[in-house]
Amino acid sequence: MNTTREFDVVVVGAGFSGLYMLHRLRELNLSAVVFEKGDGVGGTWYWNRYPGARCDVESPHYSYAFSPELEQEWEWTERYPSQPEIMSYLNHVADRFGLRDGIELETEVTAAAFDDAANRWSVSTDRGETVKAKYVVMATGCLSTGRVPEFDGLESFAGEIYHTGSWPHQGVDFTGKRVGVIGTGSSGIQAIPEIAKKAKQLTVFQRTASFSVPARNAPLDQKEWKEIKADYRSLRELARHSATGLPFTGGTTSALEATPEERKANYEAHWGLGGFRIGAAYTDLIVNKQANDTLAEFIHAKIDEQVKDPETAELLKPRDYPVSTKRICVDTDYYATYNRDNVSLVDVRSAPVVGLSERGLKTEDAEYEFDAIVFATGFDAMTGSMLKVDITGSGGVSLRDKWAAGPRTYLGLSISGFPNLFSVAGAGSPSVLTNMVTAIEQHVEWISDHIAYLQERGLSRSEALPEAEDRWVDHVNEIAGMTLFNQANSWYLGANVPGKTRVFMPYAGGLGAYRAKCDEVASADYEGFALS
Ligand code: N01
Repeated sequence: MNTTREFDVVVVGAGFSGLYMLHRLRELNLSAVVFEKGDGVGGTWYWNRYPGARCDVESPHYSYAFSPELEQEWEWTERYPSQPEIMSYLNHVADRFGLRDGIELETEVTAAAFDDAANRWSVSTDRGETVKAKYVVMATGCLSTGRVPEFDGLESFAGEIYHTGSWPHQGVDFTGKRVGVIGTGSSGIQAIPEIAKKAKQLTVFQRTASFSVPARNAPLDQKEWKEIKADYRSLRELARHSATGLPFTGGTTSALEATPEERKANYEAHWGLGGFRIGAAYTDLIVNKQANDTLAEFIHAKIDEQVKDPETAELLKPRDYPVSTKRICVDTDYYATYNRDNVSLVDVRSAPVVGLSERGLKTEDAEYEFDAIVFATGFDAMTGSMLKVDITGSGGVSLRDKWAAGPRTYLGLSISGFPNLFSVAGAGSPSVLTNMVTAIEQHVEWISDHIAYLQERGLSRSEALPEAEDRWVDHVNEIAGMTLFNQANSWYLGANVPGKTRVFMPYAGGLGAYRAKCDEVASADYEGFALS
C-alpha cells in the first residue's frame, strides 16, 4: 500500500502526549493523523499492565490541566491511579474530545525521511504506507522500549516469559506457579508483592537494591478531593511553575542545619504521609552527599524495621548510590513481602545471571527452576523509541548516527539537522524528573504554538541552530553536574543499556525554569531556530 495521503502533521504515538497534541492541532484547524502501534490509546499505560501497576503521582495531579471542564467532571477513586483507571481516563479523553477518528491504531511508524527540496517529511508505516507531512511530532514516550537483557538461552526456557512493559492484556494467573522476577526498579517493586500473593514460590533476582518509600494508597479522601476541585485552577498554576510539575513546595532548609532529632521527625512525618516527597524534605538532598546520606540512613533503618531476616534486610539496602539518583520507588508492602515463606531474594550482583535453561535460570553459582520468568528489567529510556524509527533529516543524515555519542537536542524539543521534527518529553527536557503530565502539556503547547507561528507567517521550515543546540546540551550537562545524579548507574544516564553512551539525558533544572526558558525563546521570535 503506497498512498499519497498528505497531512499538515503526523504524530507518532497515542499516549498522554499524542492525544493532547492531536487536540491542539485540531484547534488550529490543521490536518493531522496519529499513528499508534497498540490496538488502543494509552501509550505507556496501554503496555504496562503488570500486576500492581499504578502511578506514583497522586491522581488529582496526574491528569490534564488544559480543560477545566474535564477536571471537574472526572472522578478519581484512589489516592494514586491504578493502570486500569488511567486507561479509563485516557479513553474518556479520546471520546470526550472526539479524537478517535484521527488515530490509526495497530500502525507502527518505521521510518521518517525529510525532503529538503519540498520541506516535507515522508513517514512510512508497517502497513506499507508512506504519507507526507509538513511536520512530524514524536510523541513516543520516554519509557516505552522495553529491554530484555541478552541472556544466553532465552529461547530455550520451556515456561512462560513476560516483560512488565508489554504485559498480556488478558492478565497472567500465577496461582500455584514457581515464578522468578528479575529486576527491582519501580516496576519490579510494584509487581513483586502482587505476584507473591499468588505464586507458589517467588524468587527475586536483585542486582541493585532500590530506595523505596511507602505509597500509603487509599480511597481518595472525598473532602480533600472536593477542596482540590474547588481550587484546581490555582493548584494547576502552581504546578506549571514549580520545579516538579506538582503544586507542592519541598523543604526550605538544608538537612545539615537540622539536628538529628529534627531530621528524624521530619523524615518520619514524610514517611507517614507516603509518596516520594520525602526526597525533597530538604533543599540539598540531591546536591550534597552528606545531606543525602542522612536520608539514606533513615531509609536503611526503615528496611530493618520491616524485614525480619537481617541478611535479607542488609541485601535490600542500597549502598552504592545516593537516594533519588536512581528514581526513588513508591511501594505497597514491598519490604514486608520478603517476610513471606514463599518469597526469597537472590543477589545477582555477586553471582550474575548467566542465562536461561529449559527449566529456569542460571546464575554463576546456582540454577533455579521456574514455571514463569518475569523481566522487570526496564527500558531503553528517552532515546529508544525515537531511534527505533529510522529517521533521516536534512541531507540524508541519520538520527542514529547523529546520536551515536548520546542525544543532542535544543530544549529537548528540536534537533539541529532535523527540520520540522519535534519531540515531546525528549532527551534534554525535564519530563522524567517531573510530573510527566504537566511536562507533557508544556511541551505540547510549546510545539503547537510554534507550528501556529510558522503557519501564520507562511514559513515552511524550522530548524534548531547547531550552536543553540550545543549551548543547551552544555547547560543540561552543567546543571546535572551540580547534582549527585552522575553518581548512579541509572537509566537517566543510559547506564542500564550495555554499549549506550553515558550521558545524563533529562534536564535537571526543574520544569518552572525550563518553561521560562522556552517562553523566552518563543517571545524572541524563536531564538536559536533558523526559520525560512
Ligand atoms: O526499570 P528500571 P523499571 N541482571 O530500569 C535490573 C517508571 N515507572 O521498569 O539497577 C539483573 O528502573 C536493574 O538492575 P540495575 C519510573 O520512572 C514508574 O522498574 O541495572 N538485573 C533494575 O533493578 C522508573 O524509574 C512507575 O543493576 C537486571 C531493574 O532490572 C522507570 O519507569 C512504575 C539486569 C530495572 O529497573 C523504569 O522502571 C514503573 C540484568 N542483566 C515504572 N538488567 C510508577 O509510576 C536490568 N536489571 C509507579
